[in-house]
Amino acid sequence: LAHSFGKCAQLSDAAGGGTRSRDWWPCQLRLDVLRQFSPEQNPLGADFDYAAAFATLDYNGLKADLKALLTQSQAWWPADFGNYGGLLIRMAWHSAGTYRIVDGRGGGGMGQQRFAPLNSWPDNANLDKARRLLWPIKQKYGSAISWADLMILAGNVALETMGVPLLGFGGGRVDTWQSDESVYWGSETTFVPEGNDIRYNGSTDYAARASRLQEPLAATHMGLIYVNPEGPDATGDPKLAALDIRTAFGRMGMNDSETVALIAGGHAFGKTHGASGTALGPPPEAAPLEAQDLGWYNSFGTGNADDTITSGTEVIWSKTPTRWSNGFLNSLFKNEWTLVKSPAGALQFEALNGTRDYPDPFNKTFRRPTMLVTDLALREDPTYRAIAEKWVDDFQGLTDAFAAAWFKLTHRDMGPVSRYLGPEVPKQRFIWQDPLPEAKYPPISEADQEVLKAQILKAPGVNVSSLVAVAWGSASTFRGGDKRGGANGARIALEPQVSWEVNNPKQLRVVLDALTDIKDAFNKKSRTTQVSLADLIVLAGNAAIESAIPATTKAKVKVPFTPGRVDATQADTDPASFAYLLPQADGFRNWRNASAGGAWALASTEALLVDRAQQLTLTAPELVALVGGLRALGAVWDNSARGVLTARPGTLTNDFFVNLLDMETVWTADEGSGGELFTGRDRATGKVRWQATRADLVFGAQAELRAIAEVYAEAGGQERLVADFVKAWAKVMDLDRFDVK
Ligand code: HEB
Repeated sequence: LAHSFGKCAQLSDAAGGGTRSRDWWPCQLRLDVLRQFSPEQNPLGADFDYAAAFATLDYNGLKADLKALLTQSQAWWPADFGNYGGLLIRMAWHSAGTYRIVDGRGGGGMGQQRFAPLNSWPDNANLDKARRLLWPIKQKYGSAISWADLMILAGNVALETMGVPLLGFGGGRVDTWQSDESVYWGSETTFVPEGNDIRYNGSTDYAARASRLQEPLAATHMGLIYVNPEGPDATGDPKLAALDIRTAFGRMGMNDSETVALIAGGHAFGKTHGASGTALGPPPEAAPLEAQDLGWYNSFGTGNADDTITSGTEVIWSKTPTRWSNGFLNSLFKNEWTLVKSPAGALQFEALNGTRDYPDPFNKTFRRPTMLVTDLALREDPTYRAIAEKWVDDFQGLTDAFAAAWFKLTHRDMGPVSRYLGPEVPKQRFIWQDPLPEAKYPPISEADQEVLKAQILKAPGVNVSSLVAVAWGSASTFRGGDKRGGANGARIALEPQVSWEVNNPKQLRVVLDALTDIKDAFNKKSRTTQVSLADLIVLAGNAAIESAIPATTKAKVKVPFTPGRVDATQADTDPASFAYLLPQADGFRNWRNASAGGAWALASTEALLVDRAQQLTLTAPELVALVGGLRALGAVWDNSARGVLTARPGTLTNDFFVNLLDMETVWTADEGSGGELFTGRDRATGKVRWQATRADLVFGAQAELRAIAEVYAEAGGQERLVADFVKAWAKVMDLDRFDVK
């Protein structure tokens, strides 16, 4: 029996083969995304500290080796123009470019290009070669440099060596060891050139559909980083391509001028590859074992060098493809363009009367100027044109804009600047980094914390539920994807968060006013230290929880607190960018965004709850403990009784689980609620006992969640819930404290 790697054996297979639960029940709610990247999976050890390893790195030696690599052409993959720069820049850009601001997922922060599906996306064709070229260097420096950092740094060194003055480099991207299954890449089952029907809802009205790309997606096709280089569905239309580019780059958090700078700057280098229409072999994930994780075997000619096939387009943008210049924009505006086909049959533009002075990468002959359909978008779209034309005669302007946009592209998924490592971190701060002021005072002492907690609990108009809800609202904007959000900065007191429905703005105001009074009084009195609103918000939640633990609980509990948060200003808070931190649902507070669009509108409430838990980097037991505790504390967004399955709300009990699992209650869906709301009645009398949502009942319905819920409902469950809730709560409050970790 011959086994072809990556293909299924005919009969059942060992190691998880055969027909699985997922095959039987494709729509079952899965908790897999809460079990990713567990420390036990890390070959470097559960307590590997990348920052410490990076501190031992010979950074300059590494950069020198990367620079030397650029011009050390290898026989197994000869370098175009004798320089791997273009290839490495494309690798870095495709690594960072999967980032979407909408949900903060994707991006270059985890070294995901090494794993499926990204390693086998058509758009990443032959980037397996780029990573393999880096292997000797990775091998030499070991765990002191992550693959994630190395891929970005290689792009930087290529750009610098070829003449772009960059802003710098921040290390700190920690490798993962498996595919990140939390990223929604779309629902299609085919790759580009098909694979975009669902994200556009079947529409082929290219002008209308561009901006309606299903959220949170940023790419126009399954298997592309951004847009089809031949224009929407290979229509060859640059104007329509511009609309796709605007949506795709916008979803990456880039404005029009950053977009033009990135494309005009990136395509100053290298070339595209479409030597022939010969079909390529399977991508790495489906390639035969002996190919050793390399894919896209090319049977045309030598299979590489001048015979390389990657995208199928065959374009050389600049007369100096290994040197930073304005060659791209000059060519774009100074030539007349005709739509032609590459040798592989892909649509592209050629200047038919242009001079043959664009160098062939290998044979010392020269070609006419060529461009991608998407490149022409920078000339045919009026807004892009105004920006691009200005830079034709302002090379310095393009250089500055490209350097800034490249830094943003490659760092915007890294979160706070306190995560950046290494000697090349720029001093300058950018608004997209969600900047925080320096702490000017030592963190408040434990004695002060106790004084403040006592004052908070006596403050007018607040109660356990509101204090807990506000602290949760402040910390729970964190997203593990791009490490944005969290309690530090107290941005819950600023726009747009202060107005979000999920934060119950009226109640939030009362709590913020009370806490601000306490803060002002404390700071007026104290000379040695000052308390921030951000710290007080978390401390208030902690105080409320400590006060809500019933006296009968056989454990003395203090909620851990890490002081030292600072308060951001509105000027340092871009409301448009922070709007993306609004969760599409917060099942923890039993809220669902009625106006959510895209894939979220289609997702079940319970799937959105698991999704949120994943962004908060929670495990399944942490998710269960937090929801049960928050419901018992009455910290639901609207202060309703829905989901609060307890007769004594505001007390940290295990009542939610005891009552949910009580067989004397019978649940039915409320008519007209679309299966979202439920009523629980006494089995014998029919009397209404409880109201609930899907984000409540899922803890009794989904077998694995139910198994955990039982633990909190059984003997010893009260003590266990208090201990586990407090631990998980403290974890959420500190998710963004990279400044102390
Ligand atoms: Fe790029 C290349 C597309 C953007 C950089 N690009 C390339 C290609 C294509 C493309 C198709 C070819 C591939 C082959 O090889 O075949 N892009 C594209 C598109 C876009 C872009 C569609 C959107 C519009 N790029 C971009 C950016 C950047 C870049 C943004 C940066 C910044 N690319 C690049 C480079 C290259 C490319 C560097 C070259 C590579 C070599 O040389 O190899």
